[in-house]
Amino acid sequence: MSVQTSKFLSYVLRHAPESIGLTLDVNGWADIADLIDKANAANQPLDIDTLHAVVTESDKKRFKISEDGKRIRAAQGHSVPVALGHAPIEPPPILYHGTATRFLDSIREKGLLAGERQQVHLSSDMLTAEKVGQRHGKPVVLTIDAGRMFSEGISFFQADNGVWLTDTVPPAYIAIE
Ligand code: HQG
Repeated sequence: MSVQTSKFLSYVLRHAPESIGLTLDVNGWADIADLIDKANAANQPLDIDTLHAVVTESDKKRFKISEDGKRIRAAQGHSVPVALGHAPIEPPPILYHGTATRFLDSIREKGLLAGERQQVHLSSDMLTAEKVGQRHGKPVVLTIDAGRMFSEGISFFQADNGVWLTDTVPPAYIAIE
């Protein structure tokens, strides 16, 4: 599996479809034939077998192919506005968020904010959260009282790859170690 191709797909399907002249529909889907044409025109070699290999072998199941096999989208992580179309559902009582220690003061003050992305990303297991946090520096895992958030009316969504999404997590629901 090509990590470089996976990163390219994440970039165009989450952040910058226009960088290769691609258009996503409102639900974040790109036409696969169009994506392959435009990638090659932009000097990013891509063929259907490589694309399927990247989707199948992605450790985090980052991409989803539509049932008719003609379209692809990123499961989560978008900075471009997309309506993923998931109905809100009840989360597990506890969710985790991995971050870097240098962000803690700001998180204590403001809570978890989506930042560049469309929503805050949360994990159902601590190990995954720790790996997410490591991407940013010295990791720390925050415990999120998702059950109380839900009971107090805050909506949660689950992406195609199992990652939990919510708009923001106010400080009152965050426990730091
Ligand atoms: C932090 C990956 C200061 C937040 C992962 C995080 C995930 C604050 C960083 C997905 C803050 C944003 C998303 C505040 C939040 N003050 N810092 N108030 N609120 N932050 O990359 O959650 O591998 O946008 O803690 O697995 O790290 O790409 O979000 O550290 O599912 O497929 O601001 O991306 O998936 O960083 O990662 P990110 P994330 P992939």
